[in-house]
Amino acid sequence: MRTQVAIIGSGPSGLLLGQILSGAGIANVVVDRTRRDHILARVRAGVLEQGTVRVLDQAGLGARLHNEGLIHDGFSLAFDERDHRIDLAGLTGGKHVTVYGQTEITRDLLDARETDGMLSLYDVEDVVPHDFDGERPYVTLIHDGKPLRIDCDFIAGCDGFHGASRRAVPPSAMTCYERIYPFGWLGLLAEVPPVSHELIYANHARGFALCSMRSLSRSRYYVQVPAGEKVEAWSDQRFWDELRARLPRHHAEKVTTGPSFEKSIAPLRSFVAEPMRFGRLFLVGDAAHIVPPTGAKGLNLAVGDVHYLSEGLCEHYREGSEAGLEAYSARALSRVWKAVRFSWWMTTLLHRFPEAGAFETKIQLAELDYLTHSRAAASMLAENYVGLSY
Ligand code: RFL
Ligand code: PHB
Repeated sequence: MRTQVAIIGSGPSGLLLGQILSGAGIANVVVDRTRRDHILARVRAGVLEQGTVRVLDQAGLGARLHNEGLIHDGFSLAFDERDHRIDLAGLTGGKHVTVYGQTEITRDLLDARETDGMLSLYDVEDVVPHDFDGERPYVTLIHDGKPLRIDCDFIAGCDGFHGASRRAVPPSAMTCYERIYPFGWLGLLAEVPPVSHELIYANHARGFALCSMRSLSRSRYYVQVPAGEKVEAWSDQRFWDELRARLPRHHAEKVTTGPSFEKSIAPLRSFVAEPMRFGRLFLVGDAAHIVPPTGAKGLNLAVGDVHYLSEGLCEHYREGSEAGLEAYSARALSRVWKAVRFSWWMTTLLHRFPEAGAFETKIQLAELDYLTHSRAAASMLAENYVGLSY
């Protein structure tokens, strides 16, 4: 089989890249080791920057997003039994974020791809990118029990942190930076109204908690748990009790509980692989970088990468120019490192670290107090949360 761009991974990075390329008349094939229904069952991100919404709009994916997405122009920082609103709009000259689940974006992308009749292969095995150092790269895989070779001009590695693309790069050609945090997030999804109409990020002696949502009738909550914790140890009742214990009383009293229909634990890490281009192989999204979810940046970074790479590929096919492809890695990484810093900072500010003593806790509270009293400090938080411009 032959195509112009072989896309490994059918998460938001791979599907969005495929959608933009198809719109520009560039042939592409998406391959994924997971089944389509499993891809749609994953519950992940919820907060979209305005730049992300713009890119999705330009790709023709705005209809349901604008209908069902919730505009948020502020959120709460809760600590020390109090609650402080970060006025995103007031601090950033009117900017906001949109709450719309990654699951819904993925559904919109899969529907659009199917409507356009673009080829996707699911449930494939042994995906390997080859010869990306030369002029004729290709991807091999097993599909329906049979070996398949996809010849292409470029390979986009959109296969997440555990994918095959980054692993195909010789370690000597890449530098990796990593921080693993000694805790994870236990997330729960339930068909109950959210405790507040805005998100609440809570720093508490028992650990961090986050109140988020997917709609006005569906809540998404998280609590910090030690690394290695098992989800089986958490009944719904234990989760609700722990969540309430970590919120200021006036919120805790208003939490509506109900049976969960999804509960999972995500470990927290910061990771960056540099560069993000190796000849004709490009790493995109979580394949190249991971941020802890505290800053709500992972999906937004993936969309930023896709924006830069699709610009480079369109320039290549339209004008024969290599400038955009050559600039891809540096442009993406400059944005990535700022989000890595912000996500690390939010994580450090809001979580309880097992090794932290009374001194570190006092410093956290002083910084939170500073954020509530200094417009300059709050503006730094707001500017990063709504997203730095492309
Ligand atoms: P994905 O979504 O991991 O998709 C990768 C795809 O590649 C496939 N794959 C392979 N295919 C073929 N061969 C192989 N060897 C393969 N290995 C893997 C996988 O099956 C999969 O389909 O990466 P992508 O597309 O780069 O998207 C990244 C985002 O998913 C991720 O950054 C966000 O979910 C992070 N994130 C958040 N980001 C935000 O911007 N805002 C948020 O509010 C936010 N909250 C979160 C999050 C991530 C979380 N978890 C579970 C880690 C909250 C959580 C709890
Ligand atoms: C979510 O709704 O899943 C969510 C919201 C904000 C975050 C992380 C996750 O910072």
